[in-house]
Amino acid sequence: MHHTTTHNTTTRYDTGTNPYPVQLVQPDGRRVLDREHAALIADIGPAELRELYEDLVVTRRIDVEATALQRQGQLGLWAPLLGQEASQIGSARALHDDDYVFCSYREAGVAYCRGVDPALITRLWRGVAHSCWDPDEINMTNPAIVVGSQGLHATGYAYAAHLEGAEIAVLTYFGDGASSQGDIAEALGFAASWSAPVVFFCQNNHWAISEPVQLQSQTPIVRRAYGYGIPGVQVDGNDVLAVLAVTRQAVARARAGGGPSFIEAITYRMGPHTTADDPTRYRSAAELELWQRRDPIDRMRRLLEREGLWDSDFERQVTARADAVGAAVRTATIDMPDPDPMQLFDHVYTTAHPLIAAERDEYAGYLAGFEEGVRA
Ligand SMILES: Cc1ncc(C[n+]2csc(CCOP(=O)(O)OP(=O)(O)O)c2C)c(N)n1
Ligand SMILES: [Mg+2]
Repeated sequence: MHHTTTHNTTTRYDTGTNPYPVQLVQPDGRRVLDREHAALIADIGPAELRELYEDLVVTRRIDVEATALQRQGQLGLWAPLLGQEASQIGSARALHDDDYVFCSYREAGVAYCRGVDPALITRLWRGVAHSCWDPDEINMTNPAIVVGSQGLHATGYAYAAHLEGAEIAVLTYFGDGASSQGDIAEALGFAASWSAPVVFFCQNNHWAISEPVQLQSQTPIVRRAYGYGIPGVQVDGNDVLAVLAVTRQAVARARAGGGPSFIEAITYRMGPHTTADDPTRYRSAAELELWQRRDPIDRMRRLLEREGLWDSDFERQVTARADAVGAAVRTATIDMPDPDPMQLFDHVYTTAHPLIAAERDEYAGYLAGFEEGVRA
């Protein structure tokens, strides 16, 4: 089989020339002088800064609302993104409509930016459907629970797009823990060899459930990319402007045929791994406090204040938007109809299967007996 591929003749890899993560805004809201990266967001003026702030706040509201719904028994499970808003918004807002996202289970903020109907965000987590949304409507896959699997799916999709000459980028989200998975290693190797236009976006939130990143990797995670010949960059993942800048660069490279890139966004999971986890069993209150001082929303608010873009009208407008989206998530979740239990058997195989048919009959009989029991 003949393959067409674009191989760059320029340097294919970066051995980490930048010793510090890219940062454009400090935690106190002051800008950082970094001309190279600031140039990548030169078009982000007052209106755009305010929009990014609103995205951060609305995303947090969606997340906090979903966590509350789980605590109230309305969802089976939720994987909070609290603290990771800037990583998600900055990267998602760097994408074009025709780019495609392959996510893990924590990317509700990305789904919001892709334009998902808020009424769909919790569908899978309530256990009433196998998926939340139609992937092709927002060019984003559904939550992937098998850690790292989405890296391979992204690479395959990107490779096919490359062969077809589609000038798009495919961005895959995964965690620090997933970076140790074979699936991610295979995806990196394949993407590098075949110039697949993938952006590997690692949200290093410092924990893989109870395993700290120091145990996960003996080197900064971004260095794994260099071994494959993939250019990589570390970015302050709580700085929405820095994340936007580096992701735009990687997306542009992918769309122009320059192959894969790797971004390590250094951030922090401020909540539990999922609502089934208790992080106080494995990490200190002091660590959490340190990261609360680096809250991505506070940082953006301080920037707006410093630059004269903060006023009570704007604050009210953002709160109203967050209230509306939060209410939409809540009402939709509570109103979701329970599915017909027999539907469980409909989509196991595309064609009829005798074992499934037998199981369906048995289950129908059980339900019928159960109904009789209820009536008696
Ligand atoms: C293949 C596989 N192994 C193990 C698990 C159990 N598991 C779920 S999430 C998780 C940790 C993932 O950590 P990380 O990649 O850092 O992502 P984060 O949850 O921090 O966003 C593990 C081990 C799984 N779902 N899939
Ligand atoms: Mg993690």
